Parts: sequence; C-alpha cells; structure tokens
Amino acid sequence: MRRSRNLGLLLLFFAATLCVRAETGSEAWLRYAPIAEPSRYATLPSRILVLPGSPADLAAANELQRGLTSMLGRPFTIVHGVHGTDAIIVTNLASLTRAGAAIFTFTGDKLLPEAFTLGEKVEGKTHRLIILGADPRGELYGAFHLLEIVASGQPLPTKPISDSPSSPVRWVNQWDNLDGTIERGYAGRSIFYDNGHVRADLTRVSGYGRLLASVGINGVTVNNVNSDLRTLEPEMIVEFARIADQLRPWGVRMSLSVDLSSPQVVGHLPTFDPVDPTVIAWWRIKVDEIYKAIPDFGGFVIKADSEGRVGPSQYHRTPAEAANAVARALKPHGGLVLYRGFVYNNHLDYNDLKADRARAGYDNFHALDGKFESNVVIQVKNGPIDFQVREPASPLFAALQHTSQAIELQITQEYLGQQRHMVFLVPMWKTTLDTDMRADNRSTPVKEIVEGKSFHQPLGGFVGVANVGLDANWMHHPMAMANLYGFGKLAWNPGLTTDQILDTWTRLTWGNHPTVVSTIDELQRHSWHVYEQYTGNLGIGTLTNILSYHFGPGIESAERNGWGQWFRADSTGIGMDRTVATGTGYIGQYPPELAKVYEDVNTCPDDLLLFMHHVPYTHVLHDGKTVVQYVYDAHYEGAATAQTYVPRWQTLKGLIDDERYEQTLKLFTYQAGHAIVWRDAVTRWFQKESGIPDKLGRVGNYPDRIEAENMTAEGYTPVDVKPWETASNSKAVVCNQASGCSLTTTLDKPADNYNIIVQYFDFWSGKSRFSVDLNGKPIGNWIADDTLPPVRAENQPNGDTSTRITFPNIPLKPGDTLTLHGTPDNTEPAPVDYVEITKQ
Ligand code: GCV
Repeated sequence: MRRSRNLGLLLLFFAATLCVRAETGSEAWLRYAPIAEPSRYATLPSRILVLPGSPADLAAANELQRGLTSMLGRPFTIVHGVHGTDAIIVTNLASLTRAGAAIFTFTGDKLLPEAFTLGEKVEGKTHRLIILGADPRGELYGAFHLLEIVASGQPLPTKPISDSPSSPVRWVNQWDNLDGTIERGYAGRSIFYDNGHVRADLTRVSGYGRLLASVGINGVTVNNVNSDLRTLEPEMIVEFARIADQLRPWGVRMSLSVDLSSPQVVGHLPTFDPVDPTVIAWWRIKVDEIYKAIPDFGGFVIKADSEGRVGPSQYHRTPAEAANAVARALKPHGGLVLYRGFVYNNHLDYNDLKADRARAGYDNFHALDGKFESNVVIQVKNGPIDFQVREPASPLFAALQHTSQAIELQITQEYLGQQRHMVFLVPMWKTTLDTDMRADNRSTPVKEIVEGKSFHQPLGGFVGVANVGLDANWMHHPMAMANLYGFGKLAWNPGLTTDQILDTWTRLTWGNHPTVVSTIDELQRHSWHVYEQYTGNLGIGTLTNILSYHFGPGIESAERNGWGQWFRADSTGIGMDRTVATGTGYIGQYPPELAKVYEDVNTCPDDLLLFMHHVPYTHVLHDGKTVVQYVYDAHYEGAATAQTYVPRWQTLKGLIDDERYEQTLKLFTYQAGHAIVWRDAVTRWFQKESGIPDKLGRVGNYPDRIEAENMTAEGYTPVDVKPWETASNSKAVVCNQASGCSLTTTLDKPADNYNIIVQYFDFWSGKSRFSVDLNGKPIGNWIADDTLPPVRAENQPNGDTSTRITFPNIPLKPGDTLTLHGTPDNTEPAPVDYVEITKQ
C-alpha cells in the first residue's frame, strides 16, 4: 500500500516537472518560471533582510521572496532587523539612516532620485547582496532588476551596478470611462470602474501597479482625457482615493484627467475663465481637498479646445493661462499639470489648400514657450496628426525650449490593428525618439528634448496611453504586452536598443528556450514594418476608415472632411504638399537643417514622402520604383509576411504552454486573413485612382477566387459593399431567410490537395452558422461568433468585419461540387465575399 502511494507521488512529481505549466498571461513578464540552471545563482543568500523602514521595503522584499523562491526552487525567507549573517539586503537611504547601525559600507549617497545600486559585498565569511535605493521607488526598481537578471539568465553583476531613470515623468494614461468602458481599449472593460463608480474589487489595480513598477513607471492617469464631468465631485474623489491606495505600495502616483469647465459644472460658478479670481480660488480649494484624500496625488492631465472639449479659447485665453491657473493650485503639493499639445480644429476646409491639421500643435503653442509655470509639462503626441503608422516627429518638440515636455506614445493599438494584429511598437517609437531635430543647428534628438537635457528643463519625460483591460492577459494579444514593457523600458532609458528590450521581454514572458526566443524575437522585430507595408506606405497614414473604428481599410474616409487627415489624391498624384515653397508651410515649422531635408523632394526620406509632398503616381523613389508600384509591391510583400506568422508560430507547439500558444495562433490566423483584406483594398483603390496597372498583374486579378455573387445561389442575394474596395469585386451575398441559404459551384482544379478558404463577414450582432460540403459530404462547419474584429457596432459587410476560415489539405479533382450553406442569426445575414482554392 505504502509503496504504491509513494509511486503515485513520484509519478505526480514527474508529471508536474515535465508539463509546461498552464498560463493565462496574467503574470505578463513577471512569471518567475523555474529556470533551467538554478545552480548559477547558488551564491544568492536565502535570507532577505529588511531593515525597519518604509512599506516599500516590505513590498520589495516580498517580491524578491516570491520571485527567487519560484525561479530557483529553494526557499527564500524574509528576516527583519539588523543581522550579521549572509543576506540579500534590500533597503533605501532613508531606511538605512534610520537603522543607524553601519551594517555595511556601501555608499549610495550619490544616487539620483529613483536610482538604485546593486552589488555583492563579501566581508570575511559574510556574503551579502545589497540592493540600495535612493528612495523607496529606487529600492523597488532595484529588486525588480535583480529578478530580471535571474529570469533572463544573465550572470549576477561582479561589480556594483547603478541605474537611474531618464526623466521624472514616466506615466501611463488610461482612457477609462466611469461606466467601465475604455475609449480605444481592446482588452475588455475597465479594471478601475463599473457602472459609474470605482470597482469594489481592485485586485487588478494592485496587479497593474506591480507590473508598472517592474518597468519603472511611476504614474497612472486613471480616467479618460475626454474626462467625465463628475470627476471632481467630492464623492468621486473619495472613490479615486481607493485606487491611489492600491497603487501607492508600488511607487505609482495616481493622477486624473480633468475638464476645464469643472469650476462651472462641479463648482456651480458662473464661469470657468481661468483668470477669474473665483475660478482660481476654486481650483485651489479643490486641489487641497484632493490632497487631503490622496497625499501623493500626481496631478492633472488636461485636454482642452480639442475634439469637442471646451477650453480657454472660449474666454480668449491661452493654453498657458489655463494651465497656469491649475498648476498654481497644485504647486504647493508637488503636483503637475500635463497639458496636452493635441489642440486642433476638426472643422478644417478641405478646399483651402493652405489648411493643415499637422500645423496645429506648433501654431497653438510655440508663441507660449516660456510662459508656463514650472510644474506644467506639455504632453506632445509623437507625430503631428494622431498615432498613424508613420509620422514625422512633431515640430513642437524643437519649438518649446523654455517649457518642459513629455512625449505621448500610444501603447494601445488604435490605428495599428487594435491588438488583433501583432505590431511591436518599440522600433516606431525609437524612430521618433532618435530623430535629431537640429534645433539651433546642433544635435537635439527628441529623446534628449523630452528628457529635459537639450534645453535644460526641470521636468519632462514619457507618457504612454496604455488602456489595459480586464482580459486576463491585460492587452488581449499576448504579443502586445511587449509594447507596455517596451514603453516602460524606453521611458527609463531611451538609449536601449530594440533588440535589448525585445529579447529580455521574450525571455521573461515565454522562457529561455533558444527556439522560442529566436522565433518570437524574429516575429516581433519586423512587425511594425510589415503592418506599415500592408496598411499605409510612404507616410500617407494608416488608410483605415477614420470615420468609423480606425480598424479595417476605408481609404477615402480621410478625404474631403474637416478632420484634416487628408492625402489629397486625384487621378494624377497623391500626398499633402506641406512645403514652404508651394504647400501649407508646415515644413517651415522644423528647425532649418531638418526643414531643408524635408522640403526637397529628392532628399525627403521615402517613408515620409507623401506626408510632406504631393507627387505623381509615377514619381520615382530612391529604390528606383514608382510610387504606385512601390505601394503594390509593399502590400503584397507585407501580406505575404503576415501569412508566415502561423507556420513560424506552429514550430513552438509544445515548447510553450498550450493556452497562450492557442490564443496567439488564433490571432495570427486572423491577422493573416485580415492582411489580405487590407492588401486587396489598398492596391485596388490605387489601381482605380491612378489608372496604372500593377506591373506584375496581381491587383484585381485573383484566379483562385470564386466570387460569392458568381456562384449558384439558393436564397442568397448580392449586395454592394461600402466602401467598394473592402470586398472582392465590391460585392457580397447575404441571406435573409431564417431557414438558411446556399451557394454552389463546380470546381475545375487539377487533381491535388488544396486549401479551401471562405472569406465571409462576421458581425457582433449575430452568430450565423456556416457549413461547407464537397460532393454532398461535409468538410467543416463553423459559427460566426468571433469577437474579432473588435468592432461592436459595425453590422455591415466591410473591411472591419471581413474575415476568413481555411480548410487545409482537401483533395480535389475537376468536376467536384462545392456547396456553402449559411444560416443567418439576429441581424447578421450570413454574409459571404468569396471562396478561394489555393495550392497547399
Ligand atoms: C481620447 C484620437 C482618438 C480619440 C482620443 C484622441 C485624443 O482622436 O481617436 O479617441 O480621445 O485622439 O488623443 O484625445
């Protein structure tokens, strides 16, 4: 009896060690998975010594205990007090001073704010690893640094190392609404709110604080920049204080987005004129009230005079007057105002060839340089339009030389595939950060401007619009978490390379297996370029439907309206003429050396050509291709690369856990199909607009496709798809009879094995059922119940809803009969675009 029980336990042990453990992704890069060679870290003492001190000491010690125990498979214990034994000592300068005793000689008094130093100290027989923070945050960052060293398999430092952040502002913004929705959030509902209130259970908020601290982020603005007018109501402040309590142990300060009309709406004053004494007094009293409830409150983010938000223009006041009124109230408490540079008119006149949205940031702010209070930071989006797939750096960065600035980067993939497409954004962000603005004819890269280095500004830094949600893995696409991680790492040190960031993220998130690491690194590394190839080339912007959800293609939506995301295409040419010589003059907003490069069509980099210039479709690029042929080739190349994601991913089966494997596989499968929707829409549109055919004859010519409207229909009727470019042949078929409809065709392919692909449309409003038969025998069936694409309200066949299913390896011969059955559900009429038969 006893023997068999032991055997059972033994088998259980083996099963547990052999299994790749199940994972939801909730631990992100803090998985602390057991490492392959724990003996490499045998010198790490098993005691973690905490001096009597701040709560951060304990948070750091707990994290070390949790991580090291799990990764190294031996127990680590926390001990308190001042012991003379081997230990990992985690502390900060203040705790050390409080403890009094000179327990070790390890100078940290030169540490910059939020910095840490980490090193081994062997004295006689006593061996210590010391993590010393300049302050509680530095201490936490040092602890996370040690954990990252172990998790990614790096050697322990042989000499003490120190590190400090690039800049003081390292914040994320969350565009969460109090009702629990998130503007441009693609990973479920808000972790902060539900139904108009702060959630009762804030466990995920504390988890978020931990994730942010682990990559050095020190602030979260917890509500939408399109701020709810209730935000500053007294009862809401009490609720927000509960969020701040969850973030505090992680050194993350909470801040709020506020509407400038609050003195009127919340305070019931007759005005919100920022220079009115009653308004100034209101802000002061309100801010005092906030600091009573939230002593470490970070400050306010302000979106004003932008996209329907009110602002100082209503009283003919400037952004500086508005920002300063609020900043003066915050200053005594150490709070900041992050005033957004995203101020523009969305009712521009398309017929005015001098009108240009890209000019707005500079035009609205440059004359105010030096007029802001010292605790105001202007928060400037990386590019002058709005988070497009490629934009030049905003000229405002070089124009504000006496004002602190933070760069606003978008981690949530609004225009970049909404976490249904893999797009690793660090290379894109680095392109902006490394852009040398040449202000005053000297080296002034954007990263050094926002760090406050170039123009000697006291504040500044990095703000990332994160929009994590309640999805277990925070951002929906497992690969998208590399963007949150990468944002934190770049904010800490914008000099890190893409590969340094990527490789460490991969190891921490997926493990150190060489095949896993090289495959995932390689997939992510070029993913921005691939997405750019199939969505919007040469600086034209993401060619998405800007009047809808910013997801699928919808090319002309950008033209002929007041939003100003124009590219001014006609039958002869395309691109915005932003030159000083003949265009909107935007290029003249850059310092002269850079302006000169952009102004000349011959020196302007090709990847910004259509942003800066209007050129004929036949304009020859630096690589010798014409613009139009480049667009065709890039779309085919990009979409072809997206097809490789699935087979490359499949090589990892069994090397990573099944849950995340399957989830990613499903997303890559979707991306492969949607990349083709994009490719066909954009290339067909260019061909029609320019009248110039693709030299390789691919565009509009799909020999393997059978259009649904050309199949023999029973019940199905053809409809025109809008915009026309988002369906093959611009048509789909829909079924409006509850009993279902069918489409039949006779195949004429030579005998062989093929993929049978069905391109159909999946709306949120229904769960249509489909099945495919070959010669009356079932091949497969499915329900169109995907929550992909993430477009809830879109109940039309178009580039947002178009998706596909593939049945691989089906033997076919000439004369086979293929039948597709569709049964509608609710308002989804089982819509179909085409069937495609491709070679294996
Ligand atoms: C929160 C774009 C987005 C909006 C966003 C706005 C902003 O226009 O589409 O959702 O509003 O930018 O950054 O304020």
